[in-house]
Amino acid sequence: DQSGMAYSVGTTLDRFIKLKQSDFPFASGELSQLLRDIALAAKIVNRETNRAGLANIGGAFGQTNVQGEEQQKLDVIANIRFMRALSKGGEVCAIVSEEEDAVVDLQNNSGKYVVAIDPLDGSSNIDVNISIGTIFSIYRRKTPIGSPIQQEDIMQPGSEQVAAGYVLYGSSTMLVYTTGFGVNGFTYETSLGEFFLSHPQIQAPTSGTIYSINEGLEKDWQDGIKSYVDQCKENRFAARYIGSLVADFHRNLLKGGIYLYPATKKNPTGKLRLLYEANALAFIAEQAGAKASDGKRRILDIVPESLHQRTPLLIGSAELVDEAMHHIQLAK
Ligand code: AHM
Ligand code: MG
Repeated sequence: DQSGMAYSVGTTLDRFIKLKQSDFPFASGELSQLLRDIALAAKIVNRETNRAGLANIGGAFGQTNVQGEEQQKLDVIANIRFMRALSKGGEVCAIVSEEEDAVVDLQNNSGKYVVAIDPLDGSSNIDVNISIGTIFSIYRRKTPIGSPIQQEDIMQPGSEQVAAGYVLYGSSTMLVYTTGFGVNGFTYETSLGEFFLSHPQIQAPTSGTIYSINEGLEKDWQDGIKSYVDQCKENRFAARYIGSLVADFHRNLLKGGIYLYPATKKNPTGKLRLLYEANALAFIAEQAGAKASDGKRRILDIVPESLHQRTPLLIGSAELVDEAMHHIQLAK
């Protein structure tokens, strides 16, 4: 990192992105522009989120998305906002979204980047005023610029991400992202309409005393998870589960802890989606010194086979993830 002297707590996101452009000596600034586009859409979604109760735009929309889950109105709105920001910017050729069955080919063959996004995760929490999030991954396309997009541009393992981030719409709204040179967090100042650097170079604690899992599903967990959770209890860990992945992940990243969504009877390959949920958080985790695994493999090494593929996810403080994996291994 050459630009360490040039920014400090309080630097605006725009300025930070500009300063950080020197991390990519041969880049033309398109990735920087793409990050700005995402930040702008995040501000708009933040506004809609804050108004959700008032404007009566929360609540079921009566449609189902590709996973057959109930789609809330605000998910639809967030999807539209991010789609618009990503397609207008000109840097992106294709988008994978939780809210779209198929790849959205923007017919912009000069776009260098592919984006995978969950525009509004934790949507069951919208109606009850609990934190929700946006999760995004950015890839460089594999096929030459100017040619039509291909499968290989889309189905890249997480290790190929050039940037990833999340927005947490919580008690404050935050944008946390990485371009592979550490993780930085920005807090939104509503009255100024700006994100300011508040969490420079986030380092996750190597261990911790928080575990986050949907314990109601204990009877359906894959082997090894119960014995690990029992150990957490032996050690008097705190149980904390919001049911919004971004919020649970963010807390554990800062405080030290582990989030687990294992394979269950209902979801034999886990619930969370590899392309637009697990990969981005795995990249951020590793950049902050934490870890992400599916129980056997590093999340970032998984080569996707389908767009909406699910994966078990163990993510958080490195020592805790190692220990959970150990229990899974022993259970075999
Ligand atoms: P969604 O993409 O339909 O919002 O589902 C993802 C969410 C995560 O945010 C959260 O961690 C998880 O589902 C909670 O699942 P469960 O209610 O089964 O515990
Ligand atoms: Mg989701």
